[in-house]
This record gives sequence, C-alpha cells and structure tokens, in this order.
Amino acid sequence: MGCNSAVLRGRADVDKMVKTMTVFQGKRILVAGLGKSGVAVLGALLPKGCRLFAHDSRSTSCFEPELLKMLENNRVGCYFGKTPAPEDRFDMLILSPGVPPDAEFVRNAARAGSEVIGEIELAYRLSKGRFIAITGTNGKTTVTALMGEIFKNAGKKAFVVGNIGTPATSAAEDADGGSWMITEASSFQLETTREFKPHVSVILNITPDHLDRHKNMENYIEAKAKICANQDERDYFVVNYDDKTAFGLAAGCRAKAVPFSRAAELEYGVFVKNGRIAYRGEGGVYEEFCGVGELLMPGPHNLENAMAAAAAAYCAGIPAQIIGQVLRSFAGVAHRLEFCGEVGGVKFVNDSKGTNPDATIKAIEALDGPIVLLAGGYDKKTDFGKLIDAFGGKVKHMVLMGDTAESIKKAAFSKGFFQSTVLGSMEECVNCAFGLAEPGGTVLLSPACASWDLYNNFEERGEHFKKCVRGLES
Ligand code: UMA
Repeated sequence: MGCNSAVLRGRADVDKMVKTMTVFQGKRILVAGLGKSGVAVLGALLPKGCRLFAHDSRSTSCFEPELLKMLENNRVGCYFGKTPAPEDRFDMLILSPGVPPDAEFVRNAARAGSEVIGEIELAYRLSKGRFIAITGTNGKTTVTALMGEIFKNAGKKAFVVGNIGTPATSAAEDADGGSWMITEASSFQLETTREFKPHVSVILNITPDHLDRHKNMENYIEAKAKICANQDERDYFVVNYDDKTAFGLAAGCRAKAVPFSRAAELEYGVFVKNGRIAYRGEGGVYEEFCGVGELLMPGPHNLENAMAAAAAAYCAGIPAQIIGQVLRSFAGVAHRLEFCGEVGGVKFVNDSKGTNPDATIKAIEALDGPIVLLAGGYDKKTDFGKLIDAFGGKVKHMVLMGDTAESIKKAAFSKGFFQSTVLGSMEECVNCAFGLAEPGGTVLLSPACASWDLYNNFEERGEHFKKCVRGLES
C-alpha cells in the first residue's frame, strides 16, 4: 500500500501545468450559480485570460455590492435573474453543485457544443494535488473531517474541501504535487465530473436521497459511481462491504478494492477482530488501529466511518499507529449528533446534518431512548416509511416543522404512530419537545430533510436549535 508513483506524478504534473496554461485562455466560459462554488470558480479563472460570464437565478439586488463591483471591474458578463439566450455561445459551462445539469439553458449550451463540467472537475483540472474523494449518502462529512485530522497529525500538507463547506477550486492551485486534496464529494458534484480521478475513492453507503434532483435511484447511484469511474490499477477504492449497493460498484471499478465491514471478518480490508479495528492486506500484512470501545464518536454508523477513514488513510501511506491515535481522539463534527446541553435532566442533541431518513435512523440507533424527535424540512420527495419503522419504541413523540411536516405525520399515521405535533417555528418546536420529554430522555433534532425551506443551510438550522436550547437554560 501507499503512493509510490513519484516519477509518474512528476510527468503528470508537467502535463497538467501546460494544459491549464493554455486551455482557458481566450475561452468564453459561463459560471452557473454564484454561491460559494461559483465565486471560487471566478476567483480561479479571472487570472487565466478567459472571457467570463456569470449566471444566477437570483436577481442583481440579491448580491453583495463588493461582488457586483468585482464583476464589473473584471468585465464579467452577468445573467442575473435570467438565463442566457439560446444563441449565446460559450466554450464551457462550469456548474455549481446546486445547478442541475438538465436545466434548459445547460442542455441548450451542451447541444450547441459547449463543454459542461462541475466545480469539482475544474478543481481537479487545476490542481497538482493528489485527490482523496469521499462520498456516500451519510457520513461523508465526518469521514472527510476525520481524514483531515489524520493527515494533519501525520504532518502531511492536506486541504479539506468540497461539500464539507470549502469549494475544492479555492484550494486547487495551492496544492502542489506533495499535497492531498481531501474532498467530500456529493452526488451533485460527482454528476458533472469527466476526468476526475482520485488516487483514493471512498463510498460509505448508498440509500435514497436527492431523488427530486436525480429523479430515480439508478441515476443517483450512477452519479455516486462516477467517483471511481476513471480510477486505474494504481488507485484504491474503499467501499462498504456491508452495503450491497455500494459494494456492487466494486465489480466495475479498476482500482484495488479495499472493503471495510462492521459485520464480517474479511480476508482483505478493514474489519473488527477481537473488539479492535484491524486491517489485513496482501503478503500477510496485518495491522490494528485501535479498539472499537476507544472511539469517542457514538453509534454503529460511526464505527463504519472510522473504518472507512482508517482504510483510506492507510491506502495513502499513513502509518497505522498515527491513524489509531487520531481515531481515539476524534469527537466528531458540529451538527452531527452534537450534544448541546442538558436542561432539567433532558439531553439536547443537534443532528441538523441529518438531511435524509437514513441519517436520522442512524442518529436514533446511536442514542438511548426515550427520544422526542424534531424533524421535517425541505421536500426532496423522500419516502418516510422506513424512518417510522426504525423508531423501535425509542421515539415517543415527533415534533414536526417545515414543508414535509404533514407528509411525515401522514407516513407515521399509516404505520400506527400517532404521537406527532406540527408546529411553525423552531422556538415552538423546542419548547414543545422540552415539555414532552421525560428526565433522562433526549430531544433530538434530526430532521430527515434538507434545511432549504426555512434556512440557507443545515448549519443555520443547527445554530438556531442550539440558541433555542440555550433559551431554555436561562
Ligand atoms: N442557483 C441557480 N440556479 C439553480 C440553483 C442554484 O442560479 O438552479 C444559484 C443560487 O441562487 C445561489 C447559488 O446558485 O446563488 C448557490 O449555488 P449552490 O447551490 O451550488 O451552493 P454553493 O454555495 O456553491 O455550495 C455548494 C454546495 N451546495 C449544494 O450542493 C446545494 C455546498 O454543499 C458545499 O458546501 C459548497 O458548494 C462547497 O463545495 C451544501 C449542501 O447542502 C452543504 N450539499 C448537499 C448535501 O449535503 O445534501 C448536496
């Protein structure tokens, strides 16, 4: 194991440098979506001598004056609150993750011959760093953050980027050949990759999510599978052996598969042996990282996250002893099963990052009951039946808010769970949940839905929850 292709990379670096010097010059490029990703793309492309355009469905008045000034000073053509006309020609479109590739203006441009790529693909083309890409319906933020800690502790130069919050493009050109780009990759970001070829790719699990965007499970799986589509025999594909859908993708991938399993002792890969997280590889290699009981992050899903991070870091050449050290000290990330206080004997847990039913099921599994669950949010056309089935007597009451409140209540009714209250705001929900919870019990915010109906992002929603909890304390 380990990356030993320094000579090959040297050649690849030179090729890449020559390519990026020439490829953008004089080209007409439309950057679609001017959130974090679009702004990072503009920042990277402005010095490259291309003719830049920006599109956003929001109107001009929604943007900060500084950003508008910067666009004007750099003569960036703007399509705000409107899409480009069909006759407007571009050599390339760079899509932000939130902009669907099947939007009419994107399809028109592709039909007219524009190359359409996403922001992560651009980062890959610009960067000399080696990519480790992590995807999965749930756990990818935790694994990405954990890997960042492992690399930091190993003294490596690493950038923690992607869906976790920092666009990969913003760090792409700071990463040299000795750097690692530890990239959380969502299905939105992977969907628009073409040449993207991480040295190590990770798929944690695949369960239904974002079906409003991908339309069906096949398309969602196809988007996820792009993480390993260009990998070859020198690369590694870390995959959950216990997740049939994810593991099924190993058959079509040319990289060395490194499975991890919570349930089975594997002949090759990462597994649990005598209560310890262990790795077995070619040539009789056997390593142990740490004891399962030494992990600080709660729940069986976090054991899987730890195993995946250990496998991926080991593939990248990090010694087992350093990996074990970090696994023993990593307490998790904010908004993921984050303990945020106890009032009158009731614990409050913020799992705002639980943006699909599977994530909420994992949060319920990780906690001891009784639980009052705060759920509901933006409607991704998800089926909530499986969530209700997973209550297993632990969830005593649901307090629901947001666009999906009524559909979750309906799904619960059809399964014979009648303890649901629908309310309009976070303040009301937290107060109500506190009133319903028993001392020794837990109020869990794990909405099973994205936040975009009432908040800009899950962080804002989690912070609002924590503020309401602090309000109970005073
Ligand atoms: N916009 C359009 N047209 C559209 C959709 C959006 O013009 O059809 C515009 C919006 O008006 C806005 C901009 O695009 O001005 C926003 O772009 P964006 O939605 O791509 O968001 P960014 O700010 O660029 O953030 C993105 C990711 N957002 C999404 O995937 C929705 C962030 O993931 C990520 O952290 C960031 O890039 C850096 O890589 C967030 C997310 O919610 C956390 N991800 C989803 C998830 O985890 O479930 C996938």
